Amino acid sequence: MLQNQPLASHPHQIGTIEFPINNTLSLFISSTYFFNPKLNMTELTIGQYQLVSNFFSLTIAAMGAATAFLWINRSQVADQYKTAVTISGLVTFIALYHYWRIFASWEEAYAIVDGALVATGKEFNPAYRYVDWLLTVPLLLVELILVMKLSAAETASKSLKLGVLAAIMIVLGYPGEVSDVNSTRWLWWSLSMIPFLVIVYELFVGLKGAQDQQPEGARSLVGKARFLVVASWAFYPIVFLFPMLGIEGGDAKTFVEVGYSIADIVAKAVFGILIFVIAVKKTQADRGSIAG
Ligand code: RET
Repeated sequence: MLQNQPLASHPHQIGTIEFPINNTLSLFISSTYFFNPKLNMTELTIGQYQLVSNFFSLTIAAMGAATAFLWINRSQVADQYKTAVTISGLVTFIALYHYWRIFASWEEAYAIVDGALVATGKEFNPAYRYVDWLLTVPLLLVELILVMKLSAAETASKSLKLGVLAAIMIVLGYPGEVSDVNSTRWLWWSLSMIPFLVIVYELFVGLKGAQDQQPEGARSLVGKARFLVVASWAFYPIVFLFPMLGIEGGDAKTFVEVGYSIADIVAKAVFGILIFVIAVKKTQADRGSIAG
């Protein structure tokens, strides 16, 4: 926050020689600011700033609601699908926490002073998003593999392979995300696309066979889940490209933050609910076949 706290609210500063130094410093800063009016300016408009704030807020609500729904309704599925539903809720819960941090970081990075938006100097932290993905993307893959109910050996080997590839994809994307230089962004984007394409291939082709073995009621839903994964995942590398395609400054920042928020709601909350519905259908199919 950009509030000027009275010195007395910082007890550790009382009685030190900081007061005259602070005075000199603030004189220096204000004169620099005066002669360099660009110092605290931001390319974001107030409207863009608030739009992004609203999207972060919406994402927090969506993740919180999905977590509650998934965990409360977990008892509706058979034992063998409970882990998948638990993990779905974990993914949205981890995202709930990270969006809370992302929102706080966004609010600390900017302030509205005399009706104008200024950067506070405390930069928006893009790492929360990547740490979130590092945890949630491998979990999402495990979730999808678990609900397929492959053999134990296949479940373990596919989870490990796709989980490791997902982690590599995210780590390779980060240096590009934090760079303003287009050639650097293209380089890391291209490297990150390699594990991305392998994952998409594996999900689409590798799990197609598994889909055919699903019971009637769940087969088309599992197909939908595969599609939803690929479509929502494809959104991320496209959002990353916005700042490289002639969209600049505040527009680019807004597109990226809003774009990733929408993608996260679809890939985590909507996908999690779909996994839950699949688990319910498979539970019904299993019970039906036992009864029959
Ligand atoms: C990056 C960097 C640019 C290239 C690629 C990327 C892919 C990101 C993906 C993220 C998926 C996140 C999900 C989160 C939900 O929990 C890192 C943007 C390919 C695919 C599904």
